[in-house]
Amino acid sequence: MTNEALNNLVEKKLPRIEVANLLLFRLPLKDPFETSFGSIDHREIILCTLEASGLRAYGECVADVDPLYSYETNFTAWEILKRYVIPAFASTRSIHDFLRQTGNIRGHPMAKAAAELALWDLLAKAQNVPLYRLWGSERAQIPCGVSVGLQKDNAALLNRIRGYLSEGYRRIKIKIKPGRDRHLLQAIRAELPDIPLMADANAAYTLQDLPLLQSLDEFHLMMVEQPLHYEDIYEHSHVQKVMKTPICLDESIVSSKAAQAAIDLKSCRIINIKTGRVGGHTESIRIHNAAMNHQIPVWCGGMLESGVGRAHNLALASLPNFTYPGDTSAGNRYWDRDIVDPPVIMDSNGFITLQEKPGIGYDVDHDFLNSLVVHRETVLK
Ligand code: OSB
Ligand code: MG
Repeated sequence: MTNEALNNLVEKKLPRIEVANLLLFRLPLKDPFETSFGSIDHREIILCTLEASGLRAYGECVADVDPLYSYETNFTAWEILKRYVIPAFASTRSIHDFLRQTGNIRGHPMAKAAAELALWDLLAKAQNVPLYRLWGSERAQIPCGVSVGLQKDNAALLNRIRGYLSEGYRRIKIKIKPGRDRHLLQAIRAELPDIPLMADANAAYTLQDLPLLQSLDEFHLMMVEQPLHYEDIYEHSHVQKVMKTPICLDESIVSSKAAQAAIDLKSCRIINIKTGRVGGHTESIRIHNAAMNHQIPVWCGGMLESGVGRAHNLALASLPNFTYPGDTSAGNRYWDRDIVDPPVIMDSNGFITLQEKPGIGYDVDHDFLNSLVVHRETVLK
Protein backbone atom coordinates (compact mmCIF):
# COMPACT_ATOMS: atom_id res chain seq x y z
CA MET A 1 0.00 0.00 0.00
CA THR A 2 1.46 3.32 -1.08
CA ASN A 3 1.51 6.36 1.19
CA GLU A 4 -1.22 7.87 -1.01
CA ALA A 5 -3.44 4.81 -0.52
CA LEU A 6 -2.74 5.07 3.20
CA ASN A 7 -3.70 8.76 3.20
CA ASN A 8 -7.00 7.83 1.54
CA LEU A 9 -7.74 5.10 4.06
CA VAL A 10 -7.14 7.31 7.09
CA GLU A 11 -9.67 9.80 5.65
CA LYS A 12 -12.42 7.14 5.53
CA LYS A 13 -15.40 7.82 7.74
CA LEU A 14 -15.54 5.88 11.01
CA PRO A 15 -18.77 5.08 12.84
CA ARG A 16 -19.34 7.39 15.83
CA ILE A 17 -17.58 5.99 18.91
CA GLU A 18 -20.23 5.51 21.59
CA VAL A 19 -18.18 3.90 24.36
CA ALA A 20 -14.44 3.69 25.04
CA ASN A 21 -13.14 1.52 27.89
CA LEU A 22 -9.70 1.05 29.33
CA LEU A 23 -8.93 -2.11 31.21
CA LEU A 24 -5.82 -3.50 32.81
CA PHE A 25 -5.42 -7.25 33.04
CA ARG A 26 -2.77 -9.62 34.31
CA LEU A 27 -1.65 -12.61 32.27
CA PRO A 28 0.93 -15.08 33.66
CA LEU A 29 3.71 -16.18 31.26
CA LYS A 30 4.31 -19.93 30.91
CA ASP A 31 8.01 -19.36 31.60
CA PRO A 32 9.91 -16.30 32.84
CA PHE A 33 11.33 -14.07 30.05
CA GLU A 34 14.83 -12.70 30.79
CA THR A 35 16.61 -9.95 28.83
CA SER A 36 19.40 -7.48 29.57
CA PHE A 37 16.72 -5.50 31.53
CA GLY A 38 15.82 -8.31 33.92
CA SER A 39 13.31 -11.14 34.19
CA ILE A 40 9.48 -11.09 34.16
CA ASP A 41 7.02 -13.91 34.88
CA HIS A 42 3.76 -12.22 33.88
CA ARG A 43 2.48 -9.34 31.81
CA GLU A 44 0.17 -6.55 32.86
CA ILE A 45 -1.57 -5.21 29.79
CA ILE A 46 -3.87 -2.28 29.04
CA LEU A 47 -6.58 -2.90 26.47
CA CYS A 48 -8.53 -0.12 24.79
CA THR A 49 -11.98 -1.31 23.69
CA LEU A 50 -14.46 0.65 21.59
CA GLU A 51 -18.17 0.29 20.89
CA ALA A 52 -19.61 1.89 17.77
CA SER A 53 -22.70 1.02 15.70
CA GLY A 54 -22.95 -2.44 17.25
CA LEU A 55 -19.27 -3.13 16.54
CA ARG A 56 -16.54 -3.78 19.10
CA ALA A 57 -12.94 -2.93 18.35
CA TYR A 58 -9.72 -3.53 20.27
CA GLY A 59 -6.25 -2.09 20.69
CA GLU A 60 -3.50 -3.29 23.00
CA CYS A 61 -0.92 -1.15 24.76
CA VAL A 62 2.57 -2.69 24.84
CA ALA A 63 3.82 -0.66 27.83
CA ASP A 64 5.09 -2.66 30.77
CA VAL A 65 5.01 -2.25 34.54
CA ASP A 66 8.54 -0.79 34.61
CA PRO A 67 10.17 1.83 32.32
CA LEU A 68 12.95 -0.45 31.00
CA TYR A 69 12.49 -1.11 27.29
CA SER A 70 10.90 2.34 27.04
CA TYR A 71 10.12 5.24 29.37
CA GLU A 72 6.43 4.47 29.15
CA THR A 73 4.77 2.36 31.82
CA ASN A 74 1.20 1.17 32.28
CA PHE A 75 0.78 3.96 34.80
CA THR A 76 1.83 6.71 32.35
CA ALA A 77 -0.01 5.12 29.41
CA TRP A 78 -3.26 4.89 31.38
CA GLU A 79 -3.07 8.57 32.34
CA ILE A 80 -2.19 9.74 28.82
CA LEU A 81 -4.95 7.60 27.33
CA LYS A 82 -7.50 8.79 29.85
CA ARG A 83 -6.66 12.51 29.91
CA TYR A 84 -5.51 13.22 26.35
CA VAL A 85 -5.99 10.40 23.86
CA ILE A 86 -9.45 8.90 24.48
CA PRO A 87 -11.12 12.31 24.90
CA ALA A 88 -10.16 13.00 21.26
CA PHE A 89 -12.57 10.21 20.25
CA ALA A 90 -15.53 12.48 21.04
CA SER A 91 -14.83 14.31 17.76
CA THR A 92 -12.98 11.57 15.84
CA ARG A 93 -14.68 10.93 12.49
CA SER A 94 -11.66 9.34 10.80
CA ILE A 95 -8.22 8.04 11.71
CA HIS A 96 -6.85 11.21 10.13
CA ASP A 97 -8.90 13.28 12.61
CA PHE A 98 -7.48 11.24 15.46
CA LEU A 99 -3.88 11.62 14.27
CA ARG A 100 -4.34 15.36 13.94
CA GLN A 101 -6.02 15.68 17.34
CA THR A 102 -3.31 13.68 19.11
CA GLY A 103 -0.41 14.91 16.99
CA ASN A 104 0.49 17.67 19.42
CA ILE A 105 0.96 15.21 22.32
CA ARG A 106 4.69 14.68 22.41
CA GLY A 107 6.00 11.19 23.07
CA HIS A 108 3.88 8.42 24.63
CA PRO A 109 3.70 6.38 21.43
CA MET A 110 2.56 3.21 23.19
CA ALA A 111 -0.45 4.98 24.69
CA LYS A 112 -1.36 6.54 21.34
CA ALA A 113 -0.87 3.27 19.49
CA ALA A 114 -3.29 1.40 21.77
CA ALA A 115 -6.06 3.80 20.70
CA GLU A 116 -5.00 4.04 17.07
CA LEU A 117 -4.93 0.25 16.71
CA ALA A 118 -8.50 0.08 18.02
CA LEU A 119 -9.52 2.64 15.36
CA TRP A 120 -7.99 0.52 12.59
CA ASP A 121 -9.83 -2.54 13.89
CA LEU A 122 -13.02 -0.46 13.93
CA LEU A 123 -12.50 0.86 10.40
CA ALA A 124 -11.93 -2.65 9.02
CA LYS A 125 -14.99 -3.97 10.89
CA ALA A 126 -17.11 -1.06 9.63
CA GLN A 127 -16.00 -1.95 6.08
CA ASN A 128 -16.62 -5.64 6.85
CA VAL A 129 -13.12 -6.73 5.76
CA PRO A 130 -10.11 -8.25 7.52
CA LEU A 131 -7.63 -5.54 8.48
CA TYR A 132 -4.89 -7.00 6.27
CA ARG A 133 -7.23 -6.93 3.27
CA LEU A 134 -8.20 -3.31 4.03
CA TRP A 135 -4.50 -2.62 3.49
CA GLY A 136 -4.55 -4.48 0.19
CA SER A 137 -2.33 -7.32 1.36
CA GLU A 138 -2.73 -10.64 -0.37
CA ARG A 139 -0.37 -12.71 1.74
CA ALA A 140 -2.32 -14.48 4.50
CA GLN A 141 0.52 -16.76 5.62
CA ILE A 142 2.87 -15.10 8.08
CA PRO A 143 6.29 -16.71 8.69
CA CYS A 144 7.18 -16.77 12.37
CA GLY A 145 10.34 -16.56 14.42
CA VAL A 146 10.73 -16.82 18.16
CA SER A 147 12.62 -14.70 20.68
CA VAL A 148 14.27 -16.82 23.35
CA GLY A 149 15.11 -15.14 26.64
CA LEU A 150 18.36 -15.64 28.55
CA GLN A 151 18.44 -19.11 30.12
CA LYS A 152 20.19 -20.44 33.20
CA ASP A 153 22.87 -22.26 31.16
CA ASN A 154 23.78 -23.32 27.64
CA ALA A 155 22.12 -26.72 28.01
CA ALA A 156 18.81 -25.05 28.87
CA LEU A 157 19.20 -22.58 25.98
CA LEU A 158 19.89 -25.37 23.47
CA ASN A 159 17.02 -27.38 24.82
CA ARG A 160 14.62 -24.47 24.28
CA ILE A 161 15.94 -23.77 20.81
CA ARG A 162 15.56 -27.41 19.76
CA GLY A 163 12.01 -27.40 21.10
CA TYR A 164 11.06 -24.28 19.12
CA LEU A 165 12.72 -25.61 15.95
CA SER A 166 10.75 -28.83 16.24
CA GLU A 167 7.54 -26.77 16.52
CA GLY A 168 8.41 -25.17 13.17
CA TYR A 169 9.74 -21.69 14.06
CA ARG A 170 11.58 -20.31 11.07
CA ARG A 171 14.29 -18.38 12.89
CA ILE A 172 15.66 -18.20 16.39
CA LYS A 173 16.54 -14.95 18.14
CA ILE A 174 18.51 -15.05 21.35
CA LYS A 175 19.09 -12.26 23.81
CA ILE A 176 22.70 -11.29 24.48
CA LYS A 177 24.42 -8.90 26.88
CA PRO A 178 28.04 -8.20 27.85
CA GLY A 179 29.52 -11.37 29.33
CA ARG A 180 26.75 -13.51 27.87
CA ASP A 181 27.28 -13.27 24.14
CA ARG A 182 30.06 -15.20 22.36
CA HIS A 183 29.80 -18.25 24.62
CA LEU A 184 26.08 -18.62 23.94
CA LEU A 185 26.56 -18.24 20.20
CA GLN A 186 29.52 -20.67 20.20
CA ALA A 187 27.45 -23.27 22.04
CA ILE A 188 24.56 -22.89 19.58
CA ARG A 189 26.73 -22.93 16.47
CA ALA A 190 28.62 -26.03 17.70
CA GLU A 191 25.36 -27.98 17.69
CA LEU A 192 23.24 -26.15 15.12
CA PRO A 193 25.68 -24.68 12.59
CA ASP A 194 23.12 -23.69 9.95
CA ILE A 195 19.91 -22.56 11.65
CA PRO A 196 18.62 -19.05 10.90
CA LEU A 197 19.92 -17.33 14.03
CA MET A 198 20.09 -13.74 15.25
CA ALA A 199 20.96 -11.94 18.49
CA ASP A 200 19.24 -9.01 20.22
CA ALA A 201 21.36 -6.90 22.56
CA ASN A 202 18.62 -4.48 23.66
CA ALA A 203 21.13 -1.61 23.69
CA ALA A 204 23.53 -3.27 26.12
CA TYR A 205 26.83 -2.38 24.37
CA THR A 206 28.87 0.75 23.64
CA LEU A 207 31.40 1.71 20.96
CA GLN A 208 34.09 0.43 23.32
CA ASP A 209 32.74 -3.04 22.58
CA LEU A 210 33.40 -2.64 18.85
CA PRO A 211 36.00 -5.48 18.70
CA LEU A 212 33.57 -7.83 20.39
CA LEU A 213 30.70 -6.83 18.10
CA GLN A 214 32.92 -7.31 15.04
CA SER A 215 33.89 -10.74 16.32
CA LEU A 216 30.24 -11.80 16.10
CA ASP A 217 30.64 -11.93 12.30
CA GLU A 218 32.09 -15.43 12.65
CA PHE A 219 28.68 -16.77 13.74
CA HIS A 220 27.06 -15.80 10.41
CA LEU A 221 24.00 -14.38 12.14
CA MET A 222 21.08 -13.07 10.08
CA MET A 223 21.48 -9.80 11.99
CA VAL A 224 22.43 -8.26 15.33
CA GLU A 225 19.60 -6.23 16.82
CA GLN A 226 20.15 -2.89 18.59
CA PRO A 227 23.69 -3.32 19.90
CA LEU A 228 24.14 0.31 21.04
CA HIS A 229 22.20 2.89 23.07
CA TYR A 230 18.42 3.00 22.68
CA GLU A 231 18.48 6.57 21.31
CA ASP A 232 21.51 6.20 19.09
CA ILE A 233 21.45 6.29 15.33
CA TYR A 234 24.81 7.88 14.52
CA GLU A 235 27.17 5.53 16.37
CA HIS A 236 25.45 2.50 14.89
CA SER A 237 26.65 3.72 11.47
CA HIS A 238 30.27 3.22 12.67
CA VAL A 239 29.47 -0.31 13.79
CA GLN A 240 27.65 -1.19 10.57
CA LYS A 241 30.60 0.10 8.54
CA VAL A 242 32.97 -2.44 10.08
CA MET A 243 30.59 -5.38 10.59
CA LYS A 244 29.65 -7.84 7.86
CA THR A 245 26.57 -8.92 9.80
CA PRO A 246 23.58 -6.66 9.15
CA ILE A 247 22.55 -4.46 12.05
CA CYS A 248 18.82 -4.30 12.73
CA LEU A 249 17.54 -1.34 14.72
CA ASP A 250 14.67 -1.69 17.17
CA GLU A 251 14.63 0.83 20.08
CA SER A 252 16.15 3.70 18.03
CA ILE A 253 13.51 3.67 15.28
CA VAL A 254 10.85 5.73 17.01
CA SER A 255 9.30 7.28 13.88
CA SER A 256 9.54 7.43 10.10
CA LYS A 257 11.92 10.40 10.53
CA ALA A 258 14.24 8.29 12.68
CA ALA A 259 13.97 5.46 10.13
CA GLN A 260 14.91 7.85 7.30
CA ALA A 261 17.92 9.09 9.30
CA ALA A 262 19.06 5.52 10.00
CA ILE A 263 18.69 4.61 6.33
CA ASP A 264 20.58 7.71 5.10
CA LEU A 265 23.38 7.25 7.65
CA LYS A 266 23.61 3.51 6.81
CA SER A 267 23.19 2.75 10.49
CA CYS A 268 21.34 -0.49 9.80
CA ARG A 269 20.45 -2.80 6.92
CA ILE A 270 17.23 -4.12 8.48
CA ILE A 271 14.49 -2.51 10.60
CA ASN A 272 12.31 -4.04 13.30
CA ILE A 273 8.87 -2.38 13.33
CA LYS A 274 6.77 -2.32 16.50
CA THR A 275 3.52 -0.39 16.37
CA GLY A 276 3.76 0.56 20.05
CA ARG A 277 7.24 2.05 19.69
CA VAL A 278 6.26 4.24 16.73
CA GLY A 279 2.73 5.29 17.75
CA GLY A 280 0.51 2.98 15.71
CA HIS A 281 -0.18 1.29 12.40
CA THR A 282 -0.16 4.46 10.29
CA GLU A 283 3.42 5.35 11.28
CA SER A 284 4.42 1.67 11.02
CA ILE A 285 3.21 1.56 7.41
CA ARG A 286 5.07 4.80 6.61
CA ILE A 287 8.28 3.23 7.97
CA HIS A 288 7.58 0.05 6.03
CA ASN A 289 7.22 2.10 2.85
CA ALA A 290 10.29 4.29 3.44
CA ALA A 291 12.38 1.18 4.08
CA MET A 292 11.00 -0.55 0.97
CA ASN A 293 11.99 2.46 -1.16
CA HIS A 294 15.59 1.90 -0.05
CA GLN A 295 15.63 -1.92 -0.25
CA ILE A 296 15.77 -2.15 3.52
CA PRO A 297 13.76 -5.19 4.63
CA VAL A 298 11.67 -5.00 7.79
CA TRP A 299 10.18 -7.50 10.22
CA CYS A 300 7.54 -7.26 12.88
CA GLY A 301 8.83 -7.08 16.42
CA GLY A 302 6.93 -8.24 19.46
CA MET A 303 6.38 -7.09 23.03
CA LEU A 304 4.99 -10.31 24.51
CA GLU A 305 1.51 -9.23 23.42
CA SER A 306 -1.73 -10.97 24.25
CA GLY A 307 -3.86 -12.19 21.36
CA VAL A 308 -5.20 -8.70 20.56
CA GLY A 309 -1.80 -7.09 20.02
CA ARG A 310 -0.58 -10.26 18.32
CA ALA A 311 -3.48 -10.18 15.83
CA HIS A 312 -2.63 -6.55 15.02
CA ASN A 313 1.05 -7.48 14.51
CA LEU A 314 0.14 -10.37 12.23
CA ALA A 315 -2.06 -8.15 10.06
CA LEU A 316 0.77 -5.61 9.75
CA ALA A 317 3.27 -8.36 8.88
CA SER A 318 1.21 -9.18 5.76
CA LEU A 319 2.65 -6.09 4.02
CA PRO A 320 5.15 -6.93 1.27
CA ASN A 321 8.37 -5.53 2.75
CA PHE A 322 8.03 -7.70 5.89
CA THR A 323 10.49 -10.15 4.40
CA TYR A 324 12.03 -11.73 7.51
CA PRO A 325 10.12 -13.88 10.02
CA GLY A 326 9.08 -11.66 12.93
CA ASP A 327 8.67 -12.10 16.68
CA THR A 328 5.05 -12.96 15.89
CA SER A 329 5.08 -16.30 17.67
CA ALA A 330 1.99 -18.37 18.42
CA GLY A 331 0.00 -17.62 21.60
CA ASN A 332 1.14 -20.90 23.19
CA ARG A 333 4.76 -19.71 23.16
CA TYR A 334 3.74 -17.33 25.96
CA TRP A 335 0.45 -18.37 27.59
CA ASP A 336 -1.39 -21.43 28.83
CA ARG A 337 -4.56 -19.67 27.78
CA ASP A 338 -4.88 -16.47 25.72
CA ILE A 339 -7.68 -13.88 25.79
CA VAL A 340 -8.66 -14.43 22.15
CA ASP A 341 -10.84 -16.98 20.42
CA PRO A 342 -9.73 -18.84 18.40
CA PRO A 343 -6.21 -19.02 19.86
CA VAL A 344 -3.34 -17.78 17.65
CA ILE A 345 -1.82 -20.99 16.31
CA MET A 346 1.15 -21.70 14.06
CA ASP A 347 1.42 -24.65 11.68
CA SER A 348 4.34 -27.09 11.69
CA ASN A 349 6.01 -25.13 8.85
CA GLY A 350 6.17 -22.03 11.07
CA PHE A 351 3.34 -20.03 9.49
CA ILE A 352 0.34 -18.36 11.10
CA THR A 353 -2.61 -18.05 8.72
CA LEU A 354 -4.51 -14.78 9.03
CA GLN A 355 -8.21 -15.01 9.86
CA GLU A 356 -10.79 -14.03 7.27
CA LYS A 357 -13.16 -12.41 9.78
CA PRO A 358 -13.44 -8.59 9.72
CA GLY A 359 -10.93 -6.44 11.60
CA ILE A 360 -8.18 -8.22 13.52
CA GLY A 361 -10.04 -11.48 12.89
CA TYR A 362 -10.01 -12.81 16.45
CA ASP A 363 -12.78 -12.45 19.05
CA VAL A 364 -12.02 -11.57 22.65
CA ASP A 365 -12.97 -14.23 25.20
CA HIS A 366 -14.72 -11.78 27.54
CA ASP A 367 -15.43 -14.27 30.32
CA PHE A 368 -11.78 -15.23 30.57
CA LEU A 369 -10.62 -11.61 30.16
CA ASN A 370 -12.96 -10.47 32.95
CA SER A 371 -11.43 -13.04 35.28
CA LEU A 372 -8.02 -11.39 34.69
CA VAL A 373 -8.98 -7.71 34.96
CA VAL A 374 -7.36 -5.69 37.74
CA HIS A 375 -8.68 -2.26 36.87
CA ARG A 376 -11.26 -0.87 34.51
CA GLU A 377 -12.61 2.55 33.55
CA THR A 378 -15.08 3.84 31.00
CA VAL A 379 -13.49 7.02 29.70
CA LEU A 380 -16.02 8.02 27.09
CA LYS A 381 -19.74 7.39 27.03
O1 OSB B 1 13.63 -6.14 22.11
O2 OSB B 1 12.44 -7.29 20.83
C1 OSB B 1 12.67 -6.85 21.96
C2 OSB B 1 10.17 -8.33 24.45
C3 OSB B 1 9.94 -7.24 25.26
C4 OSB B 1 10.61 -6.08 25.02
C5 OSB B 1 11.52 -5.99 23.95
C6 OSB B 1 11.75 -7.08 23.13
C7 OSB B 1 11.08 -8.28 23.41
C8 OSB B 1 11.30 -9.51 22.68
C9 OSB B 1 10.18 -10.53 22.67
O3 OSB B 1 12.35 -9.81 22.14
C10 OSB B 1 9.41 -10.52 21.41
C11 OSB B 1 8.14 -11.31 21.55
O4 OSB B 1 8.21 -12.55 21.52
O5 OSB B 1 7.07 -10.69 21.67
MG1 MG C 1 14.61 -5.92 20.24
